[in-house]
Amino acid sequence: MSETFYVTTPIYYVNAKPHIGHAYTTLVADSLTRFKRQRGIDSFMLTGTDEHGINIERAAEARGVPVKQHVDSIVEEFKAAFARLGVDYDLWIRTTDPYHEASVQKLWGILKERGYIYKGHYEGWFCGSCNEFKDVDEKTDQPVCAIHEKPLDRIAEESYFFKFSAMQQRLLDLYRDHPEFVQPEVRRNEVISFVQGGLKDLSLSRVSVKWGIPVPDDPAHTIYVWFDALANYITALGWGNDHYQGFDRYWPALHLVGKDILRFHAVYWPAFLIAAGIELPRTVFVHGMLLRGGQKMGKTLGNAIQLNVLHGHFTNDMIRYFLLREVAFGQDGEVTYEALIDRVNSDLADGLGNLASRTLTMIKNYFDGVPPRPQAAGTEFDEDVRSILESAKAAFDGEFGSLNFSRALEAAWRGIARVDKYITDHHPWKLAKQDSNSDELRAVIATAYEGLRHLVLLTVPALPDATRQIWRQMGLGGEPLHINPNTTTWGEGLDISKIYAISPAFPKLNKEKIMAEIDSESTTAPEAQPPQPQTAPTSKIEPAKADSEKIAIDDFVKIDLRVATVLEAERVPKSDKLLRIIVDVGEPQSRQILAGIAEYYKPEDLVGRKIVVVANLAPRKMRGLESNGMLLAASVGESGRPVIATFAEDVPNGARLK
Ligand code: ME8
Repeated sequence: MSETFYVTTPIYYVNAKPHIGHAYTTLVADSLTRFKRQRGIDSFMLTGTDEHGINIERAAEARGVPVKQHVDSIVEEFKAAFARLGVDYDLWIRTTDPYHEASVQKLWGILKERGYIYKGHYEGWFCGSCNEFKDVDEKTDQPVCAIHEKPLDRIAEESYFFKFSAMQQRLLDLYRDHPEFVQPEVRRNEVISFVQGGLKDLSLSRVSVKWGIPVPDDPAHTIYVWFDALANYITALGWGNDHYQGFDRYWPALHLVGKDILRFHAVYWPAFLIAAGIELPRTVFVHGMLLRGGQKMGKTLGNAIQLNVLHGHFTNDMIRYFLLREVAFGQDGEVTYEALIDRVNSDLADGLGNLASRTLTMIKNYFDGVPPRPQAAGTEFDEDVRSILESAKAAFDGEFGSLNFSRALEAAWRGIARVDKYITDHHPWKLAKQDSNSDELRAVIATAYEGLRHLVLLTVPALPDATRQIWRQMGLGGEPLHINPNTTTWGEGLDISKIYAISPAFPKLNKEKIMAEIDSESTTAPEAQPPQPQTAPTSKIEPAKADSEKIAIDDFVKIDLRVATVLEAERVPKSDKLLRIIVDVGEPQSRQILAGIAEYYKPEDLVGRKIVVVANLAPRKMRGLESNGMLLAASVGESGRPVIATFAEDVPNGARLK
């Protein structure tokens, strides 16, 4: 059977809006999936939402809306947030999906039949935010959850129990025989000492909670929310249902989770599976917490970096790269906007971005845009650069595959630094002055171009959009996501087209300016922003509207104006006026737009340009082609000559104009 890969994120509670913590685990899972796919491995990524339990019931009550309506709206926010970040999951599971609910009842039935579930009475304390029963000193009148700092609920009711106490030795055997089951080592040790401390039987149902899955044959009881939630990892693949036939193909999983939910995944979940006789996950990999001011970012403290603020100033690739590179996966890490800007400037703008633009600019200037390949005798790639890049590739693969993303990227950036130094050492600008057709110049530029080609392939999982953009600017065909760097040979024959416009993949960010903007955003509500002053109308220009025709700011904000980069442009056959352009609007997929500017702009002059598009215009067909948005241009003179709106400074794709 060929190798497969199945990665999961936690399914997120729908009692708060998505923030950078949720984005973190999800982007890591997405990058890993891209890494595996690029290497030809049949891969599946699961994410979703955890929608049952007392806390969700309470959140809906606080909003005064029916629970289903509440969860539906938050699920949409999570989906939109992940789509905006360019996450490409294979399935979104909701614990309110009927197929999941039926399979959870089936799993319950199996445990009951095998003698692991019995009925009893539970009395104790419960935290609705952790969804966890807490051991507290019974003398305390009103104990408080140490994590959420909220009063615990007193529970005294009939309950079904899971025979957790019977699982202790089997769990300890698992951790001993499969040290890879819980990673990193520090978390494994934590789990072992917890289980060695003894396991009490676990209350597995509640009569005082209604929002959940009923116990089969005893619907007065609702199944404990963690039993319901953990089961998602198998029900999603079609275990116990026939909505998908993926269980045999993809199970066992790699579960990515934060350390806040270690015990549920590394102790409860394998215990349920052992009891049910189901194969265990391959690994529970536990990452640390993103911190702000030394404290966990999240809904409890309300101190998380907001995704909408990030999107206003940074591209998806910048955010993704920063999270993978800055924080050692497995450890806690402080994240700040300042550190993000520094990383972008040093690693992306000055590193990969600079290497790409200097290499492509030289090809444009010295070789009329046609990348040189060594052909004549005596012109060969530099052997030293080649071998250093081969070892960077091997190191990257080993580290990324072991989830050491930061070290993997360090290895790739060593390769970038090497090629950069090679260019500087061989000063092609001097060679070009002496003889623009020399073999040496050809060999130097060919080596730089070839090195860049391999480095771009290597960084695809961490920079999916920018690497695609650089790849196209290099005149290379195909999707880099589908080109395996390990089977890409150095110097192989390639079909390379000419290089046209070059636009920097990573603009250098102005730290002071961005920080001032971020500070003011956190103090200014969008409605409070004054409208921009209007420029005085001049004769040939349509006068500004009279007061009675003016629109309210609410009307203006309906128009979604976004920054975009033109990736491709061509004439629409049999049309004098229309150009078909493909633009990157900072979304996972590029868009096609038809623009009536063919009489004034050549397609090749547009590629790489930053433009403004109306992003929320209903799609419309012209000449059988769908246009998904509109390009903004000033209309000048009697003829209405279009002049495309652009920027004097670099701005990330997807940034909103307002
Ligand atoms: O626990 N740093 O959902 P949840 C890093 N529904 N990661 C963070 C983070 C931070 N500051 N904050 C959140 C639940 N996360 C359950 C899971 S799974 C069967 C059920 C991430 O919405 C991290 O992955 O509280 C953490 O484990 C998860 O969000 C918790 O999400």
